[in-house]
Formats: sequence, structure tokens, C-alpha cells
Amino acid sequence: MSASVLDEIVELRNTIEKHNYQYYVMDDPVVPDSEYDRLMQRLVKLESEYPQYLVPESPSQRVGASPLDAFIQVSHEIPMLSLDNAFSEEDFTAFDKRLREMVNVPSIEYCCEPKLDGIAVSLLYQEGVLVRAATRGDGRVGEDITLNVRTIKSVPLKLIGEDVPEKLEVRGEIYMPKKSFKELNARALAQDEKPFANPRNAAAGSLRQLNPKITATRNLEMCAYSVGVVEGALPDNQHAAMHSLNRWGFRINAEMQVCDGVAACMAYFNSLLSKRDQLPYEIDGIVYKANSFTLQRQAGFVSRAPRWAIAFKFPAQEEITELLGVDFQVGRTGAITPVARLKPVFVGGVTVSNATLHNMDEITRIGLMNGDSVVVRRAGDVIPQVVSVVLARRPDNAKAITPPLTCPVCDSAIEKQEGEAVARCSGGLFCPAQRKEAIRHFASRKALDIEGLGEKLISVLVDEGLIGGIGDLFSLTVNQLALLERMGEKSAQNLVNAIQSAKKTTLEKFVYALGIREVGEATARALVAHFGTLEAISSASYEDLIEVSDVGPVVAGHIKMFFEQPHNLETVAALLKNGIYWPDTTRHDTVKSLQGNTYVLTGTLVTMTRDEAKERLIGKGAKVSGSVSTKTTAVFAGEAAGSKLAKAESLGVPILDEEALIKILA
Ligand code: D41
Repeated sequence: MSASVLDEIVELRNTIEKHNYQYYVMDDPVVPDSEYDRLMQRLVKLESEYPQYLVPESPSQRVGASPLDAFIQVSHEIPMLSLDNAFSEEDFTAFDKRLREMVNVPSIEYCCEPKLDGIAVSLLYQEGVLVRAATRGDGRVGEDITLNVRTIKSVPLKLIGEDVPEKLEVRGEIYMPKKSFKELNARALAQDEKPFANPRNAAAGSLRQLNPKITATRNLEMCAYSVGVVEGALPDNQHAAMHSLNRWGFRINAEMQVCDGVAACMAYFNSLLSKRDQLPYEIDGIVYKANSFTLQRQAGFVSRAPRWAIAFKFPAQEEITELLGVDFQVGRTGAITPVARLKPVFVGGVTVSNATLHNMDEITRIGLMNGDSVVVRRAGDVIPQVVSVVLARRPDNAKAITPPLTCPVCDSAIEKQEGEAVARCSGGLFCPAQRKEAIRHFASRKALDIEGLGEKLISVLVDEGLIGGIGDLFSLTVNQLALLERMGEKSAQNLVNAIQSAKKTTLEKFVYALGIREVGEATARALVAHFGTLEAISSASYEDLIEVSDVGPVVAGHIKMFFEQPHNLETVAALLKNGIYWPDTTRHDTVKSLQGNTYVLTGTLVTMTRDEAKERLIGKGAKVSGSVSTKTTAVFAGEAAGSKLAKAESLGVPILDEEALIKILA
């Protein structure tokens, strides 16, 4: 009897380990969470009934019972080396040249992978069982963090495979994925706790917990990058050794690749740099390791860094600089945005002297004061942000930041809606700032695309009283413009020409250009597809508006409000009178081709979403209904269609496939 219980326990452990491996190491889960939970519950139950079978490497034993008093120091049998840095192609070329000359080969194969921004650790396995995990520390002595590391699901407690070495020390990086970091900080903020500055600090803080139960809640991951002590067989190169580790149960970097020579390494560098923001974890560069272990041994190391490896750093995405002051800008919709004026600093590949602070709450949240030193972050193409204050550098004369009580541009009252973080100027188009922004939006590339009408010129035109709003743009004359400072006859003529040729547009662009709150390009397109004409959009009721797939209650409210305001109607009328027009694509044959037909969409479509299909059918004059009836012209059925098919069949309504849908929409 108990022999069969043991069999079941062993079987459960193996199955759970296999699922863990698929889920946490291979990112390729094979069973739903519910099934996994059921297996784990069964295992926990059996182990509590038969404690004689309990072993520390059981997957049920990741989170230990009692917290520690302190971490114990441990020595690394083989020191954990550090990495030299390269910051430019020249640095890297020089490194490669030195190495080639040292080992006397014409070209070197490198095993390349992203440099994860986490905490380096050493994991020791005896007979395939995890016996110790330690931080790198100073490379010779680190701290025993076994209990915490055991809670990390991508760290195998027991290795898989016939060829696992007797003794194996695996080195790697423990890190917090970006998504987990965001969630952790959101939780911290919700509980009025201090958020972590970056995923690296969050990972370090999570590993430094004396209570492993806390670490267990932190969603850390571990990725292997090298082998330390090994008693047993290992392939003779880095890339193959990493794949052995992967088979034995470790996560390795999916971007790992072998590149031969400097040119291939540079191509790899550039390709990862452009992918950087899409990766689910933070990286701060690329690590290049000579692939051959023989070559590694020949090259050796100096002052604790191997001669055969280098970290080629990406430009830093965070730097410290000084806050010179805070300006309050008024946007197109009146939203007042604090903008940090910074002492210029080179970060993320460009010089930054302004950074957004989003809203007043953000200033409070990061506890910002004038004169502070701040951490500025610029990642990818995202606008630079002030991340945090370096409190240790706060000067004695730091001053509180006071938000304006009235609009800094037009002095109108400032409104702040209950529950909204954004404060707004109530001046509407009486506020020159909002007017300027409205004109800028109207002239922008995705709207009427008026070349040469940029921010500075708009500002001058409004300040000089030449235009009051978008309605006045089309009556500007060359003579008026030529009088402006730094505007010659020629550029005045060019601008007037650009304005005139912008008169021909599309209804989609025109609706977008109006600058109705929260009506972006996609919503403008959806409105036009749904209603067909400007008259229909402007006279639509709230109920009509929320029928449009892209439009919710809030946006419907904004649209309705826009077309109820007399000055907006006057502006639209002025624009039309001045000759803005769009070729009427809506009234001709194509649109009305499906007039009078009613369709039902069901199942999953492959080439478009159901909303898209709906919008396009409506655009052609058809009705789209949610339920099948005798009035239904046809049902378009995608994959995994359900009860609507049966209903159509029973009513004798034609059932068509996606191909037919595509044809009808073409
Ligand atoms: O991703 C990393 N942070 C990473 C760090 C990596 N992918 N490879 C590394 N390789 C080494 C050597 C070549 C010494 C085995 C490393 C580190 N070292 C390292 N991390 C912290 C200090 C050194």
C-alpha cells in the first residue's frame, strides 16, 4: 500500500517538475493552471499524510517555514569574476584584437547574449539537487540566500536528465521582469509604501529578505549564464554548455547566439539595441564570451576579469541631473502639465533638458522640490521622465513647488474633476495656449498636414492677432504674413500655398483635425465609417454615438458636447465656407452596395477583428445585428462559431465563411 503511495508521490513530483520546466524555463506551458494546482494540492495532501516521504527538493517545498536571523557568508570555490566594459565599437574592436593576438587566431567566435540587469548568483547542485545558492558578493565571498532562491520557480530544485554532473555550480542572473516590477510598484503605491526605483533594485530588495515568504511573492526569474565548479562531463564550448544547462532544467537567454568576428557582433548589438524596449526584462548591454573553452583557458584572466569576455554597454537610460524649475504648460484640451526644466544631461542617446511630470499628483508622489537632484529616464522613443529624487543630494535651500491657482497663460480658473489627476484651464478657446495647440493639432501631419506651419509660427500668428483659431487660417494673405519678422515674401507665399492645398482632405482627417477630446485617428475613422457624412456625425445622438465600435460613453459625451457648442459649429461652418472639402467617397456605389442587408458575425475571424468587420459592413450600408432572425440576410461564421450557427441553420439563413466576407467587403 505505502509503496504505491510513494509511487504516486514520485510521479506527482515528476509531473509537476515537468510542468514547472515548461512554464518557467521554456515559456511554453502545456497544462492549464487549474490542472497544475490540482496536482500540487494532491502532492501536498499526500506529503502531509506521509511525512516520511517528504524531501527538500519536492516542488511543494519551495517556500520554507521560518525566517532567518541573518544571512551567512559563504566562500566561492572558484571566484566569480567581474566583466570589463566596452562603450564603443572601438573598445570592442580593440578587445577582439588583443584577444586574437594573444591566442593567435584570425577570427574569434563569440557566444553573445543580453546583459540582464539583475543580481549575479551561484547555485550549487550535488547529485542533481540544489544544496546552496549564494550572491556573488565581492566575487570571493557572498551570502547564502538558498531559502530565498528556492522560491524562484525558474530555479530547478532537482535537475533533469541522465548526464547531469555529480557536482555542478551554475551561475546566472536573478532579475525581475518589467511586468512584475510594474505590478509590484503599483501594489506598493496602493499601500502607501515606497516604490522601487528600478527592476534591479526590486530584485535585490526581494533577495535581501530574511523571510522567504516575502521573496516568494516577488515573481523573480533566474537565467543561467555560465558554469563554475563542475565534476562531470560538459561540452567544450559556451553555447553548447548553456544548452546542456537548459536541458537539465535552467532557463537560458532566448536571444543567445554565436557570432563570428566583430562585424557579426556589431550587427547583433544593433539588433538587440533596437529590440531593447520590447524585451520583457531590462538589459544594459551585451555580454560577449569567446565561445571555445580551450580559447578561454588560453586567455585566462587579469585582476578578476576574464580576458575572453566583455560587456558592451548600451547608452544609459537613467542619469542624475539638477531640476532647475518647473513650468506649467497648457495643452490643447486645457490640461495643465508640469514640465521639469533640467540641467542638460546626456541620457538614452540624446541630450535632455525637459522632462514631463504628468500632473501635480506625480510631483507629490516623487516628493520633488526645486533645486533637487533627480533621476531622469529616457527609454526608447518615450518622452523623458523624472523618475525619482536623490534625497541625499537635496540642498538646504530646496523650495516647495507651488502649482498655479489660475491658468498660467490666460488667468482663467483651473478645474479639477473629482477622481481625475489632471487639472484643466477652464478658458477653452479663449485661452491662447489652447487655441495655439488646437491650431497646431489641426495643421499636424495626421490632420490637415499644413507644411511649414509649426509651433513657433502659430504662436506668433496668434500673439500678433492675425488668427484667432483654425477658422481664420484660410483667409491669411501673403501681405499679412510677409510683415512678420523673419518671414520673407517667398516663405509667406509658400505658406499660403500650403494652406490652400490643404483644403482638399478626407472626412476622416477633417474629423480628427477638429481636435474633439479623445477622438484620435482610429475613432475618427470609425465615426466616418459608421455615419458616412459630417452632417450625420454632428447631429448624431448620444445613443447613435455609442453604437460605434470605438466609442464609449465618455467619448460619446465629448463628441456630443463638441457639436453642441455654437463656437465650434461656427468654426466648422467657416472652414467649409473657406473651401475645405473632401472627395465624397461615401455617397457612391460602394457604400450603398449592401444597403438593406442585415448580417450577423460569429466565431473568430482570422484576417480582421469582428469589430472591424462590423464597421466595414456598416460602412457599406449594411446593418449588423447581434442575433439571428428570419430577417438576417446571412451569417458570417469564423472559427469556433457557436449557437448562432445552429440558429441560422434552423431558420434556413445562409451561412458564409470569412472568404465570402472578404469578397463582399472588397
Ligand atoms: O546577464 C548578465 N548580467 C551576465 C553577467 C551575463 N549574461 N554573463 C556574465 N558572464 C560573466 C562571466 C564571463 C565572468 C562568466 C555575467 C557576469 N560574468 C557577471 N555578472 C556580474 C559580474 C559578472
